[in-house]
Amino acid sequence: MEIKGKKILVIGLGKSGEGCARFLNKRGAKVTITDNRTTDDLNEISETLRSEGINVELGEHRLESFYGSDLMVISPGVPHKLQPVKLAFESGVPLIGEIELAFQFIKEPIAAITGTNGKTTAVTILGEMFRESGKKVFVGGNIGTPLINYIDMDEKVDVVVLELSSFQLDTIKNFRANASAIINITDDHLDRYDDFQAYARSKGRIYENQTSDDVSVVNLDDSGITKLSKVLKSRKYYINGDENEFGAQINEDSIKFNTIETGVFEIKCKDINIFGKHNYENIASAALISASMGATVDGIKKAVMNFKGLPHRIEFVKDIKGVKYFNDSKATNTDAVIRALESFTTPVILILGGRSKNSDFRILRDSIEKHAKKVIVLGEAKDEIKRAIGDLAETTGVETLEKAVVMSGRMAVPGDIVLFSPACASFDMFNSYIHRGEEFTKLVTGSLKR
Ligand code: UMA
Repeated sequence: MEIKGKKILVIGLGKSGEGCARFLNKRGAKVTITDNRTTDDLNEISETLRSEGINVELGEHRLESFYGSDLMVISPGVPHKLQPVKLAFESGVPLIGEIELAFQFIKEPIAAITGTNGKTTAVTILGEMFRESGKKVFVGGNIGTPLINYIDMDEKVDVVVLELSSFQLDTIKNFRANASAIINITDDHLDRYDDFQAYARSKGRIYENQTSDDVSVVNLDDSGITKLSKVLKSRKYYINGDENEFGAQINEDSIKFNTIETGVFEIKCKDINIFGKHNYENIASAALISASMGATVDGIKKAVMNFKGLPHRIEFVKDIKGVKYFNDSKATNTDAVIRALESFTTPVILILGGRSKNSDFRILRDSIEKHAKKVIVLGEAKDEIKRAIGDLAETTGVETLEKAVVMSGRMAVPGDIVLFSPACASFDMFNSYIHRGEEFTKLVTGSLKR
């Protein structure tokens, strides 16, 4: 890819944009980075980038910068249907995302995972499976460190492990992983996609450029993935396919594997420290990918046994007088809440709400009826949620997370579970799901005054 002397516009000054701008600048491109936030927010970083010779445009997107460039590199958080991007693209300016740009410069084998829920968990375990097998890994992408940052790192690895979002997959061209998996596809981000089909197609792009040399893991329990996998040219490892097929079978007490590279092996459920069917699917996907790329059975098993789960994902916080509190702030869509509710066999007091992502909260009805004894709603979406599910369980609206925690404590009796699993984005009241989860944990553990 020719970069030197090219006028390249980087759109969005977050982590990906910053990484791309630096990477391109270092290789002799004339780089402009544009962000619609103001100087106040981005003062420090914009000054640093300017001092390195990068042109920084803040506060608005100037159309002439888009038309005048040889290439646009867009950050995942910027919708690629944004008017100036669309207009410049239609006039012939090529558009790629950070993942595609980075891919052009990566020689190491790539393992990639996407999905609606659980992909960070799956990718974390995948990285550990390689490490426990003695391989050096870079774990990046949507999980936090942009892939572009890897290229100029001094230490090279044996395998690049990537978590990819639909936003990142929207702007790939030739990106190809040696092994990939979609762990599940359910409603999400419908504030950015026309409909569920468009969102699912975007996830499906992870398989798009794979060849017969590559492996695609296909979860046959998910009809959306099964549909997408029909046209694949790659070798397929199935989750819950026929017993004589290569892949993984998830049973009551174990996951049984059979791969060309490892032969048959088994992981016992008693050795797994994260619960719920979705987590078994995460483990199965990670094990099949890593097995196909040289991880050992011992390494795979060790990684699973040592993995204790990630923060903000059905995370146990505290037992207060027999009531167990769980922080599931990462549950920003309805499917994640259903998965969380289904992980419990005891009655649940469910705290829901935040900013809706155009979700249909009626999807929660069956699970709430089965698992929730009481519901507390908060945030911008509280009335909408109450209308959707309020007839199924006693549903109380509150103004703050603090009030929700206090109220859950009053409602609960020993043996109950209090589950904070919002089904919404956090941005109406918090900076991020992490901020929201940390506040919940502080409230429960008493480090915030009630
Ligand atoms: N912006 C504009 N114009 C617009 C919209 C946004 O200029 O019209 C600017 C914003 O002002 C902001 C920048 O674009 O300054 C944000 O870009 P970004 O959101 O892409 O931020 P990054 O820091 O580059 O983070 C991205 C991913 N963010 C999103 O996809 C929203 C991070 O995933 C990822 O970790 C990071 O790249 C490194 O790869 C986060 C995420 O929320 C965790 N992902 C979503 C999810 O998991 O559901 C998809």
